[in-house]
Amino acid sequence: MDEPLKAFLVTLQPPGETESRASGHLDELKGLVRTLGMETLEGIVVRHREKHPRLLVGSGKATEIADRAKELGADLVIFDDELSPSQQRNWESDTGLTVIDRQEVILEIFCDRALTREAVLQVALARMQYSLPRLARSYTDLSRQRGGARGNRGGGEMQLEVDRRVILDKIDKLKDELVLVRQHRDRTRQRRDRGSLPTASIVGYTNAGKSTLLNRLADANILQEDKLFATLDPTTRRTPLGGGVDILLTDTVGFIQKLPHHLVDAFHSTLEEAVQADFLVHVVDASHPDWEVQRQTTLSVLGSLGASDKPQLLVFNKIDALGDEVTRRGLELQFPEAVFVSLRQGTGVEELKRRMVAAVKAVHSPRKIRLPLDRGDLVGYLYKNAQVLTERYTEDSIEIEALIPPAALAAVAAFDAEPSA
Ligand SMILES: Nc1nc2c(ncn2[C@@H]2O[C@H](COP(=O)(O)OP(=O)(O)OP(=O)(O)O)[C@@H](O)[C@H]2O)c(=O)[nH]1
Ligand SMILES: [Mg+2]
Repeated sequence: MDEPLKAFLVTLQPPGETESRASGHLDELKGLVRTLGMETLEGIVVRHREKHPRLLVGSGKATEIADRAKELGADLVIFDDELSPSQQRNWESDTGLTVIDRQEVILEIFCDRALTREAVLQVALARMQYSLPRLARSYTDLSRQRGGARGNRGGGEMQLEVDRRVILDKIDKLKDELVLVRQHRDRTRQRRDRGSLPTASIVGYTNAGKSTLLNRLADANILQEDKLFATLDPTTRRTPLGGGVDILLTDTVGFIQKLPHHLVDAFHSTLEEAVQADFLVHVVDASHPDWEVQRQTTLSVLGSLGASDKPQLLVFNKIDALGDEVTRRGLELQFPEAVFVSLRQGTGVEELKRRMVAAVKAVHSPRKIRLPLDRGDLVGYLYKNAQVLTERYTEDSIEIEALIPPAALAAVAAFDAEPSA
């Protein structure tokens, strides 16, 4: 096996940011680097007081970083902060080192993880847009260093085609192809949507335990691992919540701070679709020191997707890994609405299901409908457009209890046995 690439990491600590926050960023970057199969030799936090347009840090500091990285035998230097194309060029021409930023690391992870045609196209698009202003870089880029062609277009081969026009043409072609892939997906989805099941999407910071949740509730058998961005492509499973209530539950890509905006743009439709559900289940890793920053990051990404108003069920996971009871009680006081679980051990899962049923019922109102015996058409309508829980024949009527989505209420409202109950 090839030797893993060795990286030297740098995080800036701007004025007003605490040291622990900055070292949190550094730890997260380490996790991203590990996810890519690279090794971190050393990571440093650099206090950052003023702007240095040329190299992001002052030239003295830059020399210090470069010397240390070379001394340790690093293959590359990775900044947690975004480097502009010219800063990156300056770094590389001044030091002869390969210098990249967190954005490129995340792009590379997405590239490794993309499985469906749509995800592959989206990542390729994001990478091309990222690389376009960086074409003049002299070095061979990260994806080549990591072993080159891995099926996805973009990255390495782009360096050879230095002609911007070629890249721009490719970007156009990718966009066209994406439109076709999405049209196809929309058609498949419409077919599936004819079902009447309530829907929920699991959202949250990467590594919070989203896939573990779907696996636990739906035996979904999705890859869950202690790596960032284990999941890229949405997976939906029919999930029984008990009491005859089933929902379609979707697990999707995790969020992270400083998500490259090209990726957000490229994945916009996937993400938007992922949050198009009756309600969201927001999973937070309660055992993570920065859980609050992670929670806020998720909320702000949801905001940018126009999903702030969606009902949300807040779930604090990994309570088995909380240091002490006090922390948990503090959280309970602060978030009385939240559910506390250990998805690994199964603690709190029954309560979580009950709360999910309640969330379903807040949207799909449970109704008792009393139909005359000759309205078999409406019975059929309910089976098609609602989730029928019970059906009972009396001498002169058919009584149906069902969870009825708002759009289907009007058709049967006249037969509501408990109006405005
Ligand atoms: N201690 C503890 N670990 C957990 C718990 N639930 C999940 N994990 C672990 O957390 C890690 C991440 O879980 P995933 O389900 O893959 O997380 P995710 O949110 O899907 O992550 P991405 O797909 O990467 O965004 C895995 O190693 C899980 O085993 C829990 O209740 N307690
Ligand atoms: Mg996952």
